[in-house]
This record gives sequence, structure tokens and C-alpha cells, in this order.
Amino acid sequence: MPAMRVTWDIFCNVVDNYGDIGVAWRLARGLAAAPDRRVRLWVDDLGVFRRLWPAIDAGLDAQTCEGVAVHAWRTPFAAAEPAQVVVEAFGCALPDSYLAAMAQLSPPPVWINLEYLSAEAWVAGHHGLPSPHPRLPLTKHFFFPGYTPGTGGLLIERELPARRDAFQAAEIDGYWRALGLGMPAPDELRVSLFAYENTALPALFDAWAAEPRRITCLVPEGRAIPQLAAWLGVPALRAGDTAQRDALRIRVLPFTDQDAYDRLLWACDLNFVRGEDSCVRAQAAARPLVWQAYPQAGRAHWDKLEALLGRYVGGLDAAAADAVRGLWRGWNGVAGAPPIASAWAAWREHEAALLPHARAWAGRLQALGNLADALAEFAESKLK
Ligand code: TRH
Repeated sequence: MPAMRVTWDIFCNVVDNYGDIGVAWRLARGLAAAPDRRVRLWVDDLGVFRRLWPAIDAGLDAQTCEGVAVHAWRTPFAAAEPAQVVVEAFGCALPDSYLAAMAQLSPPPVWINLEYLSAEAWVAGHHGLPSPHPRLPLTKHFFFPGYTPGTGGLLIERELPARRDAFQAAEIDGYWRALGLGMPAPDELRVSLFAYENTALPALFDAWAAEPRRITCLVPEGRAIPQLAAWLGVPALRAGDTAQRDALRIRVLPFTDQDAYDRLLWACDLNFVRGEDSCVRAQAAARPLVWQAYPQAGRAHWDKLEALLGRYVGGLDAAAADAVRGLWRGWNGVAGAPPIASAWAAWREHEAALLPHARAWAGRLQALGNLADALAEFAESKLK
């Protein structure tokens, strides 16, 4: 007799940017990779989803992609039998009718709220906590991604290091040629830049243009482009555009699918990333990174920045750790941070130590285990 497959529903409300769907889609793909699960993903904005996974047809109510049943989450919500495990991504409220249907089931579904990632120390104490519904016979559990044992870990697939290492050993050459850039010169630095609007950007680009060595900066289409165009003094920039200012060559890239974005991160010597998922992927790329935290009211993102920095610089000598701190703080506009040009100069001075450090850090994250596996174990153990 074939084994029963555990059913999962994941709900994703796209608030802004790509992080909500980026994380939900990565999780759905990770869960569906196991043959003993049936995963449905409900998304309220398939147009945004399509940007990071172009195989998605934004006009369809239901479609199967990468083994995941993808459904348009419409209002009012169509009647659907709840799954055994129900995940709401980032506290998106479940449809009332679906919640009511969950309460009718015996046993009720395992209900999970997948939280945002933070490296802060309080996360481990909150991971896994239950919260009974005030009216219905349902209990929600909070599942926190994190950087330490006792949290849910990070969305990094178990086989990622093998794919990444094979690419970095043998495929980078072809990657650059396909982009029409050729292999980097021996002393050239290749940087990718995925960022929000950032007041530090013009000064950083000035510093790059003034470098004694060539820098190539690859910028995916998005929120940083208007600022970049202003810095270049051009009215607009589109994917495929290239510009040169002294030592700095800039290339605007199309926004690609998630797997192609991984390859960009693996190919570059340094990656500027933002938000949540691109930051995790840049860490898993085993290359140095600079993180721009998602700006939050009350500067709460500065605490998140310091928490990750505190963990990330462990094992570096004091001067290299200071260089990393200075550049991350300067890029995030933290009060008292060094001006970005001097932060960049300090980073350059210590860059040789930062590549092996990035590799060691990626290995440490890998040892934490994959969030999709941890969530499956957490939720499915409650079904028994
Ligand atoms: O887009 P983001 O800024 O999302 C943010 C954060 O997640 C933040 O925590 C959240 O509160 C806010 O949204 C609402 O950054 P993030 O998290 O890195 O998501 C980007 C996704 O886009 C990620 O999955 C990688 C993917 N991506 C591509 O697939 N192709 C690309 O070319 C690029 C640049 C990114």
C-alpha cells in the first residue's frame, strides 16, 4: 500500500518587495522535494511571484510548478479542505472561512506561523511557542528562522554546497562569457548589488570609480536603479545597459529567477544584499557580503544588523572585524558609522581575510540544518 502523503497549505500575502514570496516559494519547493508530502501554496499576487519564478502563469487560478500546487489566493476565498499542516507566512491572516473549516476538523491541522528571520538572542526563547486561538479550538505555533541551534535554522538546501562548489570550480568562466563580460582581470573585483534606495550609494560609487583597480558592479533591475541613473547623469537605465566611470564598470542585469540569482552570488567576489532571503543566499554563497537590513520604524533594523554582525565577525581578527562592521554600518546609515569611502578603504585592506572567513561561515550555517527539514519535523511530529 502506498504511504499516506502529508498535506501542507502555505499562505503568502505579498506585502511589498520580493521577500515574502521569495521565502514562501523556497520553503514550498523544499517541502515538496520529499515524495511523502503534498504542498499547496496560496499566493495573493502571482504577478510578483512571476518575477522571481517566470514559469508561473499569473493568469491561472491553479497550476503545478516544481511539484507544488500553486493557487491564486482570491477574496472571497474559494472553499478548500484544509491541509494537515497549515503555514501562514509572516503572520498573514488566514481567510476566515478557511480558519472556520480548520476548527471543524478532528484532529485540527497543525497551524504554524513562519516568522521573519533575525539573529537576535531572544529568537531561540520564542521559537516553537504555542498560542491558543481566543475562540476556536485551534493552537498556532510560532516558528522562527535563526542562526543558532534551538531556532528553526535557515532556508539553505542540504545539497547547496555541492552545487555551489561545482559551479565555483568549473562554471564561472562560462557564466561570465554568457553575460558577455569575459573572465575578470586578475586584480578585478566583481560585485553584485541588490539594494533599497540608499543615501550612501553615490559616495560608494565615487569610491569605486576612484579605485586603482577595476571594479565591475552588476545591478539587478529594481529600487537602486533610479539612484544609479542619477549618479551616472542619465535619465534611465534598463537591463543590459552598461556604463563606465573611470575604474568602475556598471552592468544592469534583468531580474532573474531565484536559481539564477544564486549563480550570480556564487560568481561574484562580493555581494551587496538586502532584506531576508538574498542575505541568507549570499551567506550560503561562501563569498563576502554587505547586508542592507529592511528599514523598519524606530530603527529596529539597526538591532537586527548588530545582531547578525555580532555573530558574523566571530573568528576574524579585530581589525578585519572592524572593517566589516564599518562597511555594514555605513551602508545602513547607522549613527556614528565611518563615512562610506573610508569604510570601503578599510574593507579593501582586509579583503584577503574575508574570503576564507565567508567560506567557514557558510560551513557553520550548513551544519545548522535546513529550515524546511526542521519545520517538517516540528509539524509532522505533532500529527502523530
Ligand atoms: O525583496 P526584499 O527586500 O524583501 C523584503 C525582506 O524580505 C524583508 O524582510 C521583508 O520584511 C520585506 O521584503 C517585506 O529582499 P529579500 O528578502 O532578499 O527577497 C528578495 C528575493 O528575490 C529573494 O528570494 C531573491 C530573489 N531574487 C531573484 O529571484 N532574482 C533576482 O534577480 C534578485 C535580485 C532577487
